[in-house]
Amino acid sequence: MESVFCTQSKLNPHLLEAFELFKNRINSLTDVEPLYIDPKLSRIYSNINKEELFIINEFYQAKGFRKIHLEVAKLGKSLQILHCVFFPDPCYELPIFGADLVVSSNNISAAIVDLSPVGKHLPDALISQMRSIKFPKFNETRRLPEWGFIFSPYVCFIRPVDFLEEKLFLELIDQYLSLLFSLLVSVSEDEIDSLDTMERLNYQKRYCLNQKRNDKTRGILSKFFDSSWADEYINKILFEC
Ligand code: BLA
Repeated sequence: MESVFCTQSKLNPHLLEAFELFKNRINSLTDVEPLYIDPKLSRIYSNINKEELFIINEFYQAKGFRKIHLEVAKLGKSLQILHCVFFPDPCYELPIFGADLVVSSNNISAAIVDLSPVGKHLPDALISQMRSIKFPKFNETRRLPEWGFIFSPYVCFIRPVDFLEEKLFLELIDQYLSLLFSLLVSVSEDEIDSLDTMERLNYQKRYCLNQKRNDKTRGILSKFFDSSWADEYINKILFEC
């Protein structure tokens, strides 16, 4: 993937750093392996109206995670996106990790990270650890959209105002992953047909259904492709469950 980046025009340095952070974290997992994805959808390149456009998708599976999706996109001259979701194996009581960085005209306009519940609340053990995180005091907190009830009370959604806040946000992403991974080693595995497992899977479906209501994602993809392609991409790649 790195060679792909070299041949493309510059990506935002914090977006690249976050990408490396995710790759390193994914590679540290037990039994990690890539999941097959149709090459037509894993590497998407185009040059519409001289606007450079690419989307790179990678999928992995590992102990505790049924699907990990890492995506980097450059849509035209001014928009870059880093998207990463760790969908847990529902046999484990683990939250969904999600992060999205949207770079517009080389500034991060939206930075969001969360460990989202797959039940009524996050597990108690996680809540006590979340409380011990030192949350930086970011200057511009952003309002969640209406479908944002899927996120936990610890969701961080901001517009970083400077380089330092961008850096602090990356550190927060890393802390959330660190908590997730330490939870993984302490939780036991339930049976695939247990009620708890099924309930957690239903919450993952609810998470995906509501993420699909993000009109900003659909709007941007429809602008560069067409709306039926955008819908298919959102349903099959971003939030298939
Ligand atoms: C917002 N998502 C956005 C925005 C764009 C995208 C352009 C608006 C940015 C802004 O308002 O400054 C676009 N995001 C994309 C695209 C992809 C993408 C095209 O991932 C992929 C190809 N979104 C997620 C995940 C979360 C998420 C995992 O994919 C959360 C964990 C959240 N994105 C999210 C939220 C908003 C957003 C909450 C704000 C939506 C709003 O304000 O209405």
